[in-house]
Amino acid sequence: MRISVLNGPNLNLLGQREPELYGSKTLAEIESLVREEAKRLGAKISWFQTNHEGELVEAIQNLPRRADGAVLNGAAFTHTSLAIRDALLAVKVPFVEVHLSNIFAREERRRHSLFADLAVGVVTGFGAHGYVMGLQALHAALRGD
Ligand code: CA2
Repeated sequence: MRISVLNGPNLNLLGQREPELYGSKTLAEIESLVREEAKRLGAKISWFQTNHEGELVEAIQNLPRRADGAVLNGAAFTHTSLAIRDALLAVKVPFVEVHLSNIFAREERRRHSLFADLAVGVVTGFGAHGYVMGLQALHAALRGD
């Protein structure tokens, strides 16, 4: 099973600032945790981060050729991007939406996701562990467990 993990803007800054909101792990450390769990599950991971909306749209457009499912932390684009929503609608590749922080406990404008209703499910508020949970849940869903 091939799983693509897609990360949106500013997540490359993890571990350097705002640890109270997003934890102290870097994105590379989260990637290692996810790869470790993927190995246990027998899944193949491809890992991607971009600060550019169009690049995330293109990564989503490429999903049907490259992955059976995706774990997506769209970061701020979650709350703003109809273009990414349209790409997700177009490809119909199953995905789990993940957030480090609990977006429902934050400012009003972060409480709405433009992707969540298209997702298999959403994991929000569990920090880096949420990526591992998202992978496990997606893996089980794709297997039909
Ligand atoms: O909680 C999440 O995972 C978010 O997707 C993170 C986004 C935020 O816009 C979403 O509302 C929730 C922000 C990612 C920015 O990450 C930073 C990390 C360190 C320093 C500054 C930003």
